[in-house]
Parts: sequence; structure tokens; C-alpha cells
Amino acid sequence: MDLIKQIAEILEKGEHAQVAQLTAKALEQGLEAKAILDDGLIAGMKVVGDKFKAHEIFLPDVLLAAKAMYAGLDLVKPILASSDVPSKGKVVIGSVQGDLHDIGKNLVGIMLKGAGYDVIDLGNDVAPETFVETAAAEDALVVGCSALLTTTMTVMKKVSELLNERGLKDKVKLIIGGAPLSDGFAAEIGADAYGYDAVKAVELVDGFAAGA
Ligand code: B1M
Repeated sequence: MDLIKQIAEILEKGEHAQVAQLTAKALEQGLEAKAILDDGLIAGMKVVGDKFKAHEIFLPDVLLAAKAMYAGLDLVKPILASSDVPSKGKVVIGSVQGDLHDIGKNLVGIMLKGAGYDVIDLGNDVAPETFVETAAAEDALVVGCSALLTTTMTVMKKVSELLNERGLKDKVKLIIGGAPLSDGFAAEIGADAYGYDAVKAVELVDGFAAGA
């Protein structure tokens, strides 16, 4: 079987040691890190999400798959994040308050680092005030919020409001991302843009850095 497909299937089974082994093998064979990520690790995690939704698997299975995802991600990360470009500016990222999902947010951070930005990663379960205070203290170009739950996406509105209240709206751009979000939601809460995926997030930040 195709090695990348195998990574996806083993990730679905939550076998973290095997995912690491297969990812290392794929890299040794010269397969592209981006293909391993998109068609192996992310594709496997997508199936896990669908099965979880259909109640075919349960939370412990999802946790094992997440551990396996990180085992592979740790190996592709240095390649995706390597960049000799001088810093293009600072980006503050985090998963919003109440949200512990951080795989997508971490991917966004990796890709932004690779594109030459200084990434200040606040982790997960981040309060709106922390995003805004850090952006002000660090003179950041962009704040990037991630949310995977319909119950936590509303926290982003508070981040947008705080940026407004502190007079930072023109200086600091707000981008949001995560599976339940949309362009419409970004417009509704006054965010500057919605990033469908990590590649789009980099395009958006590049646009803001260029003054678009
Ligand atoms: Co949870 N979970 N989870 N989960 N989980 C989802 C999100 C869910 C859709 C599953 C389902 O029902 N099908 C569902 C949410 C339903 C809803 O809100 N409508 C759900 C639920 C319900 C829960 C719990 C409530 C379950 C429970 O306890 N009963 C609980 C909540 C915990 C909490 O946050 N408070 C929970 C817990 C967990 C785990 C801890 C087990 C684990 C997270 C581990 C971790 O992150 N360290 C987990 C996982 C892994 C998932 C699924 C299966 C996969 C998420 C993921 O990592 N995808 C997920 C199902 C799904 O999404 N299909 C699910 C891979 C990742 C690469 O994609 O994060 O979408 P994603 O990121 C993408 C884009 O969205 C975008 O770029 C990324 C790369 O392309 N992006 C951005 C993300 N952030 C961005 C920011 C940007 C720009 C782009 O700019 C700033």
C-alpha cells in the first residue's frame, strides 16, 4: 500500500509509535512533508472526526489518534517550519477560552514560522484579554484565534470587541480559523478575515504584512 495512505490508516488506529516510524520512513524516501501532512496525517484525522461524529468510535480513540497525529507532526514540523527569511513581523496565536483543540492551531503556527513570522503561541484555553494584551505588548501585526467548538467560537467576538475598545483595531488584524467558522461569522464579529486552513492563514498574514 502507498506509504502515505498507510500513515492515515495507522493514525486512525491511534498507533503513535507506528505513525512516527512510517512518517520517518516516508521522509527518508524523499516524500514531501506537505503531502505526508495533508494526505496522511490530516486525512487520517478527518476519518477519525467523521467516525466520532457517527458514534462509531469514542473519546479515548480520538485522544489516541491525536497522540498519533503529534507523533507524525513532530517529524514533519522542522521541515515545514524551516526558514532563513528574516522575521516579517509578530503573530500572536492561540485556541480560545474553553477550547482544548490545538492541532490545527499548532499547524498554523508551524506554517507561519516557515513563512518567516515570529509566532507567539499562547497555547489553548486562552482568555480574550490575554490575546489582546500580548498583541499590544509585543507590537504584533496579527492576532490569530482558533476554535473547534460551536460553544467556544463566540469567544472570538470578545477578542474583536477588546481590540476595538483598546484602539488597536487599525494596528492589529484579527484572523480566525477552525472547522465551525466561516467568512460570514468573521464579518459578523468584526474579524478581518477567516482562514479556511493553515495555508490560507499564511496568505492572509502575508497580505496584512504587505499592507493589503
Ligand atoms: Co473534539 N470535537 N472534542 N477532541 N475533536 C471535534 C471538534 C468535533 C467536531 C467532533 C465531532 O463531533 N465530529 C466536536 C465539536 C462539535 C461542535 O462543537 N459542534 C468535538 C467535541 C464535541 C469535543 C468534546 C466536547 C468531546 C467531549 O468531551 N464530549 C471535547 C471538548 C474539549 C474542549 O475543547 N473543551 C473534545 C475533545 C477532543 C480531544 C481532546 C479528544 C481531541 C483534541 C486533541 C488536541 O487538539 N490536542 C479532539 C479531536 C482530535 C477532535 C477532532 C476529531 C479532530 C480535530 C483536529 O485536530 N483536526 C474533531 C473532529 C473534526 O474536526 N472533524 C473534534 C485536525 C486539524 C488539522 O484540523 O483543527 O480543523 P482543524 O484545523 C485546520 C483548520 O480548521 C484550520 O487550519 C487547520 C489546518 O488546515 N484552522 C485555522 C484551525 N485553526 C485555525 C486558525 C487560523 C486559521 C486556520 O487562524 C488563526
